[in-house]
Amino acid sequence: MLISREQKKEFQDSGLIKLKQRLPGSVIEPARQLVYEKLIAAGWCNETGWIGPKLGNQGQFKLKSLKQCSHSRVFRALITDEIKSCLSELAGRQINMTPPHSQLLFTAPFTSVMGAYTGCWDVPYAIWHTDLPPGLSTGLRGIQLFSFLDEVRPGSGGTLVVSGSHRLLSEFRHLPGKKLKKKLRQKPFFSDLMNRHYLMREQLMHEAAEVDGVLVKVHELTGKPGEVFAADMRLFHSLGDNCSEHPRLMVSQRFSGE
Ligand SMILES: O=C(O)CCC(=O)C(=O)O
Ligand SMILES: [Fe+2]
Repeated sequence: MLISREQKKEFQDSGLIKLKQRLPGSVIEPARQLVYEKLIAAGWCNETGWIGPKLGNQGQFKLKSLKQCSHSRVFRALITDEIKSCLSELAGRQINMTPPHSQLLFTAPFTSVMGAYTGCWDVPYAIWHTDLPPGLSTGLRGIQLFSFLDEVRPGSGGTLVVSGSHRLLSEFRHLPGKKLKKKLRQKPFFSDLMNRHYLMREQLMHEAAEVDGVLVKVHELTGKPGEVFAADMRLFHSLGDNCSEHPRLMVSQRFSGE
């Protein structure tokens, strides 16, 4: 058994867990090196670190060669059989990788995903979405794996996730993105979260709130190279600003049983 009963329960309740197992350095390190080769070739990094623009917005940093990393042999080798088995155990049935494969999640240093870079990290108010419609009625349909090619510390671009949110709005079988946001905005926690003028969004990471009987809280995905988060794909999530001097290098892989 790779996953304990407690972990399964935690995953069902919150939709998010960090696994005890990791992707080994032998697969992580070649992938990290490949990304740095591309960054150096683009003139954004040298051997000592980032030399690219210092006040960015996410739109500026679309580099085709970075996108192509996912097609490389080293990226294709990232997800080990052990981790695949962990996710199937979590799901309670066999689930398999679905495209896109081993997607690189990149955020340049000193970059805001929402507009002008201020240098002050906060919980984002925008780009919140789910990759599958939420609601318990349809059950778990997909798990998204998130891992780290380099250490990602707080405030450095890690994905933001609202734990518990996969269990909300179960009364709807299908809610397109815009309608979902509209419904969620009717709940105080989510209207604060998506309100750019709300000054205490960071507090939403520290105190759980109850929404329709479900405990919800914002989590920032941070971790060491190879650490793995499993996230129910119905979870509400968004991108984070990178207020550090290091590029944010994460990978994501989706799994589904359909
Ligand atoms: O870049 C990120 O942190 C999150 C991207 C995202 O929404 C996803 O991979 O589904
Ligand atoms: Fe997403």
